[in-house]
Amino acid sequence: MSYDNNNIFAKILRGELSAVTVYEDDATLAFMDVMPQSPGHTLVVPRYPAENLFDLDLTAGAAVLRTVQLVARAVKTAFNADGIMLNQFNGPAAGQTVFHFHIHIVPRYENVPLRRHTGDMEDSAVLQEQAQRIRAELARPGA
Ligand code: DGP
Repeated sequence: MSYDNNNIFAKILRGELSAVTVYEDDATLAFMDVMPQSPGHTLVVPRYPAENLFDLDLTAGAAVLRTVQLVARAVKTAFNADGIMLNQFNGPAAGQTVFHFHIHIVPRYENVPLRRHTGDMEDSAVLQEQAQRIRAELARPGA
């Protein structure tokens, strides 16, 4: 499969679809997953148009990892998580449903099961409030 410019995340990157953004820079964008598996579930994408790991430019990949580390720290603190799970799927057989490379940042708690992957849509007001908590953590001096 070759990269499809009309995938949902490409449209979000071009500003054609809205997303609840928590962080952006020249190379990456981080926004709330609309079908969170846990409160605070965030996605990080490169601006670089890669479908998956196999066509990802490694400079773009390094920028994604930098943003993942930054945002994961903020999510862990903002949601008082016991741990942070990163997920990244390549191909439908692996569970990928949106064909623009992305990394999931998912807060985890001892003995708390996750909601289903691509399950229920979260209310937009809830996502806005959660994003605000992450942005506030990112803005904290020294964070
Ligand atoms: P996957 O490709 O399987 O790694 O999952 C894609 C994720 O993207 C899934 O957790 C649900 C989420 N998602 C799907 N459509 C949208 C959307 O329009 N906006 C946002 N913010 N997230 C989406």
